[in-house]
Amino acid sequence: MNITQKLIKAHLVSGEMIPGSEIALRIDQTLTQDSTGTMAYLEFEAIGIDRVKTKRSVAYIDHNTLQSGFENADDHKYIQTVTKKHGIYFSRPGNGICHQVHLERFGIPGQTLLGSDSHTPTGGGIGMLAIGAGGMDVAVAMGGGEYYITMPKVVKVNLTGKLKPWVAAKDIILEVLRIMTVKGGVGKVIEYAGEGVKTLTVPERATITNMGAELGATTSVFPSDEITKAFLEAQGRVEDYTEIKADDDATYDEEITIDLSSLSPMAAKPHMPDLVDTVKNIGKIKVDQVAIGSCTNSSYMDMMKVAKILKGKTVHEDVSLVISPGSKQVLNMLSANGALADMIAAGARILESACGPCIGMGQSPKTDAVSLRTFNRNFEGRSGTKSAKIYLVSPEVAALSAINGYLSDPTELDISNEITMPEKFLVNDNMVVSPAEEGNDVEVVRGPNIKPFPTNVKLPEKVSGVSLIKVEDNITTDHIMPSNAKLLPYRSNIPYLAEFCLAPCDENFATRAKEANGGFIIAGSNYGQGSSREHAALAPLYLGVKGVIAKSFARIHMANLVNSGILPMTFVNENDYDDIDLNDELVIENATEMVKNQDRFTVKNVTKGKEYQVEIVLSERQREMMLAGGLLNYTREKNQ
Ligand code: MIC
Ligand code: SF4
Repeated sequence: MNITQKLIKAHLVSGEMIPGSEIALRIDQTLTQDSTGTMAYLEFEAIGIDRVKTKRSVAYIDHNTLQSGFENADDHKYIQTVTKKHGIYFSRPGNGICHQVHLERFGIPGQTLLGSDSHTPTGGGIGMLAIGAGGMDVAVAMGGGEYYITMPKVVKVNLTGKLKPWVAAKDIILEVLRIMTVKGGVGKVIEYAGEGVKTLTVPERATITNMGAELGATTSVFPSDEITKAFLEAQGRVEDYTEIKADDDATYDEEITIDLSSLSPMAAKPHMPDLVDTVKNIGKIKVDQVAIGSCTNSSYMDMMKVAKILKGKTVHEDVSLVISPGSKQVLNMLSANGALADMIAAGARILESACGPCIGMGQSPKTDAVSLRTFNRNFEGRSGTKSAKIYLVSPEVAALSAINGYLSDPTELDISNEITMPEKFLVNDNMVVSPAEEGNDVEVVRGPNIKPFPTNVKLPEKVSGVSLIKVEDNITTDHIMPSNAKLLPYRSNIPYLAEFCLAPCDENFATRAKEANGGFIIAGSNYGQGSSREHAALAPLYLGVKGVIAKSFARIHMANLVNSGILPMTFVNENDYDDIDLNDELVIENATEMVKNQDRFTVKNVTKGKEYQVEIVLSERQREMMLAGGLLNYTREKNQ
C-alpha cells in the first residue's frame, strides 16, 4: 500500500477503498479559524452535542485580526467562549496562522485532521491525512461524526536529486502546479516519494502540501521519517512521532517525476496559481509591493533566509515590503536571535503573525501595482485591488526583489543559503487556552454581529427559476463570496454578506436574485475552486439559489452546496452551457424522484423550448441530504 491507502485504511468507517466510491473516515483532530469558525460553531451548537468527541480540536484566531468595528471582536469572543464550553482548545490572536501553529504544536503523523480551511493539507507535511472542508462538515466531525470523501486516486510525485542553492520548496509546488494545473488534482491525493524527500525539512514539505490545495487535490502527503522525528523532537514532542512510509511495492494511479536539481526560481503570474514560469523568463519587471508570510511560507526557516538576504541592505525606495512571521514561536525566535532586527533595519514593515494581506486584511496594493507575494493564491481582486497584478514566489525571490525593486533571481546571489534547522524550537504555549473541564457553567457570549444562519427546506417536487448569472471557467469562492477587510467582519452575518455574493462577476447579482425569488447559477468548469468558505453556498442559499449547473465543480464547494441543499448539476453535453442565457426560465419536474433514483435527468429551458441533460453524481447519503434540504436537516432527521 501507499501512504494514502494506509492512512485511509486505518481510519475507514465505511465504504470500499475503490477510487470513485464514497468512503467515511474517522476524524482524530479538527481545526477551525475565525472566518469560517463562527459558522462552524453555530452549526455545532445547532447539532446539539455537549462536548467534542475528537482526540483534539483547536480553534485559531488568525484571519480577522483587523478590528475596525466591533464585529471581529464579537466573533472572537463568541469563539473563545463557545470553545471553552465544548472542549476545544483556543489559540488566541497573536499566536499565529492556524496551519503553521498546528504543524508546530499539534499535528501528529498518522492521524486524520479535518479543518474548516482549504489549506489544512499543510499537515500532510508531517504525515497526517489532513483535509479541508466546509464548517458544517467540521462541526459534524467535532461531534464524533465521520467525514465522507470520494476514495481518491493517488498520484506519486517522485522527487529525485537535490535543490540548487536558493531554489526553494515553493518552486517545487509551483512546478507541480505548472504540470498538473488548478484542476489537475481533483479527486486525487498527491503523495511525495523518492530520494529527494530526504533533502526537505518539515516546513519545506509543509509548503508543498499546503499549496497542493491549489491543484484542487483532496490532500497531499509526505512520509513521516527521521526528519519528521527530528522536527517533533525540536518541538519537544518526540512522543508524537510514528514512522509512516509506503510499502516498497506500493502502487499508484499516476506518477510524475521531478528532478529537484533541474528546478530554478519560479513565479505564478496573475491571476492563477498555475500560470507558472521561471523568474528568468518573466524578466526584471518593476515591483511595487512585496509581502512575505502566509501559511505557505512563514516558517522559521523561511524567515531566516529572508533575514539573511535583507541583512545590511535597504528595501528599494519604490517598494513596500511587509513581513508576517507565521507564528508567535517564529516571531519570538527571530527576535531572540537578531534576525528580526536585520529585517527592521532593512526597512521591512513587520506585521502581526496572522493571515493579513493574504486574505485582503490590509496592505492592498496601489492601482495597477505589481505585488510579489509568498502566498498561495493570486486570484484577481483577492488583494483588495482589482487592477493589481499578484505574482506568487518563494521568500528568497521576494526578499531579493524587495531590495532590487524588480523581480530577481536569487540563484545569482553569492552568499550561502545554509540555515540550520534549530535543535530546539522556542516552545511556549501560553497563548493556547484549554477548554473548561466541565463546560456547563461557561456562558457563550453572542454579540450583535452573530446572526442565525440560513437553512434550507425539503426539496420540492418541482424546482424552477430563472438563470440568474452565467459565469466562466475557474470561478473561485473569492468571486462567489468575496472576502476583504470590509467583508470579513461579516462572516457570521449571512444576510449582510449575501448583498455582495458574486459581485466581482456581476454587481447586480444579489438584487436580481432577490427580485426573481431565487433561481439557478450557470457556470463553466472547476466552479468554486479555492477557499473552503461555506459562505459561498450559504449566501446563494439565502438569496434563493436552488441549483448550480456547471461544467464541473471543485471538491469542497460541491460538498458545501450539498450540505446547504443546493443542487450541484453538471452538463452532460458541455455545449448546452452556450445555449442558456440570462433570465431563461428553467424547470426540473419531479425533482425529488430524480434526486432519489437517477444520476441523469432533464432540465427544461421554457424560454427557449429546449431540454438539457444534467448529471448529479451523488452518493446515497448525499441524495438523502438533498431531499432533506441539507446536512443539518438530514442530521436532525436521523437523530430523531
Ligand atoms: C483562504 O485562503 O482563502 C482562506 C481565507 O483561508 C479560506 C477560508 C476562508 O474563506 O475563511 C480557505 O482557504 O479555506
Ligand atoms: Fe490564511 Fe492565507 Fe493561509 Fe488562507 S491561505 S489560511 S488566508 S494565510
